[in-house]
Amino acid sequence: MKRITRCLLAIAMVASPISSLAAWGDSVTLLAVADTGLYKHSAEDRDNFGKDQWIEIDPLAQHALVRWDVASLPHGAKVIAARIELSGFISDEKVRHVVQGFLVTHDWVEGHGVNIGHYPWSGLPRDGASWDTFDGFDAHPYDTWRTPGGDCDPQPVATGETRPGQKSYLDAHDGRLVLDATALVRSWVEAGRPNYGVLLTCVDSRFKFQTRECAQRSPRLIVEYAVP
Ligand SMILES: [Ca+2]
Repeated sequence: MKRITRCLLAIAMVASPISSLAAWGDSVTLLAVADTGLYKHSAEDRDNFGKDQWIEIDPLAQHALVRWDVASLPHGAKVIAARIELSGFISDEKVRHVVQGFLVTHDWVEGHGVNIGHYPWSGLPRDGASWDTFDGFDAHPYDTWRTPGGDCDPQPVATGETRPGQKSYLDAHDGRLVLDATALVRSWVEAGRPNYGVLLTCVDSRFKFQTRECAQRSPRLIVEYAVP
C-alpha cells in the first residue's frame, strides 16, 4: 500500500509546475569575458594586471574581478542553479581554502597590465582597474573606487571551498574550486541588477587561480535555467 502511495506521489510531483520547469531546464557554460587582480601596495595601489595569467586573492590586500556575459540567457529565464568554477593552485593542501564572491556595484575596465616579476611593480600599463581605480589611473586619475579594493555589496552571494585531499593543482582532471553562485546570477537575471561581475576574496588564506588569458582554464560560469 505504501508503495502505491509513493508511486502516486511521484506522478503528482511530475505533473506539478515545479517539475515541469525542471523538465524544460537547460544549461549554458560561459567563459569569462574580463578578469583582473586588484593588489594593494602595487605601486601606490594603481597598477593594473588585466592580462596576467594568474590572479591571487587573500582577505586583506588581494581581490579579483571576474565578469561573464549572461545576455545569452533567454528573456524571462528563471535560474535553477549556477556555479563558478576556478582552475587554481593551493599553496598548502592542509589548509581549507574558502572563497567568497560579492556582487560588484560599479563598472570597471580589464586593462592590459602584466606582472613582469619585479617588486615593487612599476612601469606597467595603468589602463584598467586597480586597487585604487576602476578604469585606469593614467587616463582617469580621479576615477577611484568608493571603497579601495572594489565597490561591491557587503554580503557574499557566492561561496565555495576546496575539498579535503584535493590536489594542489586544480584543473579539469583534479577538479576545480566550485562556488555556488545561484544567488549572484539571480541578482543579474531575475532582479535586474547590473552585471559588473563578481569580486572574489579568499576568507582566511591565499588562493591563486588562472585567468581567461589561459583559455583552457578560464574562470567558468555554468547556469542551469528554465524558461516558464
Ligand atoms: Ca584578464
